[in-house]
Amino acid sequence: MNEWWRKAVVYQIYPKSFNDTTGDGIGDLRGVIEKLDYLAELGVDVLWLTPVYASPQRDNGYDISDYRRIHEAYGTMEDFEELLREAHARGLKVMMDMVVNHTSTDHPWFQQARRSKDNPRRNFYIWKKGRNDGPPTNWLSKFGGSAWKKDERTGEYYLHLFDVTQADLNWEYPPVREEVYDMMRWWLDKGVDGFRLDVINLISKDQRFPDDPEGDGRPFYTDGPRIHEYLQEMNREVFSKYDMVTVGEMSSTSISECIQYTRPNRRELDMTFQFHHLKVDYPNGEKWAQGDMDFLRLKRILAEWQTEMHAGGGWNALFWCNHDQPRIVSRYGDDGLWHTESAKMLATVIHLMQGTPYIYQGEEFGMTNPQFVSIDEYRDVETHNMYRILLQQGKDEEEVMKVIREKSRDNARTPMQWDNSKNAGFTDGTPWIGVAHNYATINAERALSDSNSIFYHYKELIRLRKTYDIVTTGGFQLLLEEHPDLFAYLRNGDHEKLLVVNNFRGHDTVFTLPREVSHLSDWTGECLLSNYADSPTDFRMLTLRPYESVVYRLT
Ligand code: TEU
Repeated sequence: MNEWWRKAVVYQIYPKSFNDTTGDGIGDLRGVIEKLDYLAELGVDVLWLTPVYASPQRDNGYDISDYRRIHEAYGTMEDFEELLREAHARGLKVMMDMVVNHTSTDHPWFQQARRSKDNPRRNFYIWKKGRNDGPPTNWLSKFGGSAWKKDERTGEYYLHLFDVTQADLNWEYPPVREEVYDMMRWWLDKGVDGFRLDVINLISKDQRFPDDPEGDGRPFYTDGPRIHEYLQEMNREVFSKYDMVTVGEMSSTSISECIQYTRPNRRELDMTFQFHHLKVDYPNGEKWAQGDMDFLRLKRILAEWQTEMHAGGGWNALFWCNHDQPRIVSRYGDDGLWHTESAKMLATVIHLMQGTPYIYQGEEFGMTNPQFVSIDEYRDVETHNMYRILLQQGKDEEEVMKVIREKSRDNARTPMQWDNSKNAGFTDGTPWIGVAHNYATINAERALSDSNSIFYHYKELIRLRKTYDIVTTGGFQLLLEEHPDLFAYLRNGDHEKLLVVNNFRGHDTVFTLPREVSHLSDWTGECLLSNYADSPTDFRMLTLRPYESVVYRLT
C-alpha cells in the first residue's frame, strides 16, 4: 500500500484570512496561488483548505449551500483548478474540507425538506415533534442553546449540533449517503488529493433520541452506533478508488475509537484529530472559563495517544493549532519575552512525535492571539453566542471579555501577517477582521530574512522527518513523567534513538538521564537541533535555559 502520508507534513490554510488579491478584505484562491512558492520553501507536502464552497458564511464556510461551487468571494472554479495545477506543479497536494455532518439551511436540500412533511427531501434531515411545547430532547448545540430549532412551516423541530443555520443531515437515510459519496467522487475526479472530514464522528445518531440525564446529548451521537459502518461504506464507495489521504476530525473521542478509525485493515480513515491535549487548560472541562495549563496532564495525554495508537496500529494527526484554537505560543508558550524560543520549543515537541504533523497558517513564524478589546472586534458566531449567554448567566462584562480574549476561535483567524506594510500585506482594502498589532515584528517577510527564525526551525523539523525514518517509525517513551518543567521523550528505533528534551518554563531547569534509561549514557549523542545559538554538548546532564529545546540522535 502506498502510505506516503505517514511521512508527510500538512499545512492548513484558512482562505478567508490568508491573502486577498481583490481588495475586498477577504482572502481568495488567487491569493493562495500567489503564495505557493512560500509554502514550497517551508517544505510541506499537503495543503488543507478549510471550506471554499458556496456558503452564506454564518460559520465561515462550514455552512455549505452548494458542494459543487466555489464561494464567490474566494473566486471561481477556474481559479480552483488553477490552484490545483499550480500546487501539483510544485509537488504540493491539496486536501479539501468535507463538511457532511450538516449543510447550511440555505442548501436546496433543506429548502425543499422544510416545505412539507411529505417532501421527497424531507428525510435528508432529522425532524422530530416537540415535547410539552419544548424541543424533542435536552441536547445542546456546541455553539450554545438548544440543538433543536422549531420550523414554523411544519411545526416540527430539526436538529442542529452547531449553528441554527447548520442542519444535521440524516445519515440513516441511504439517499443522503449516496449523494455525499457522489459529491466526494466528483472532487476526487477533479484531482484533489484528500479530505479532512469535519466532525465526522458525529454523523451517526442514536435513533432513540433520548434525553441526556446529565449532560448535553454528546453520548448519543459521539462515535455513534453506525459510525464505523458508515466510514467503511464511505471507504468502499469513495476512498478505496483513489490514491488519497483522509483525516477525520473527532470530537470528544477515545483512543480505542481512533484505533478503530485508523487501523489500516479496518478500511476507514488514515488518521484522526483528537483534542484532549487542548483541554488541559479548561477548568472542570469548561471551555468558557480561565484556567492554568495542567502540564503533567498534557504530557500524560500526549504520551498515551503516542503509545496506545502505536500499539493498536492507529495513526495520529499531530497539531497544536487550527482555525478553532487560540494560538499556541500565546497559550502554552510565552508570546512576550520568550516568543521565539517557546514557539520553536512547542514545534519540536509535536513534530518529533509519531504521526502526521499539521501546521496552521502563521504558526510557522509565531503568530499570536490578537488581544482584541471589544466584542465588536470579534466575528465568530460561537464567540457572539457565548458572549450573550455568559452575560445572561450574570457574569460581568469585563470578566466575560477576559475569557473571550483567551478562548475565542477568532484568535486563530486574524489576517496572515505577511510583512510590515499596511494590514500586514494581507489586503489593500479593509480586512474582514482586525490584524494583530504585532505584525511589524511578527511577519513572514521578517522570518524569511532571519536564518534563526521560527520559520527555519519548522523547516528544519520537516527536514529531520524526511531524513530520519525513526521520526516516522520509532516507538515513543515518555521520560520524567512527573517532572514539573520538562517534557522529555525518547523515540526508539532498533539501533538508534532520538532524545527530545523541552523546557516548558521561563526559568532554568536541569535534566539528567533517568535511571530506567541509564544504560544510554554509554551511547554517543549527536545534537540534531536546538533553539539556542550554542547547544549544550553532553546529553547526559543538561541545564536547560528558558524554553530551551534540544534533540539528540543517540547511536
Ligand atoms: O469544529 C468542530 C468542533 O467541535 C470544534 O472544534 C468547535 O470549534 C468547538 O466545539 C467550538 O467550541 C468543526 C470546524 O472545525 C469548525 O470550524 C466548525 O464551526 C464546526 O466543525 C462545525 O462545522
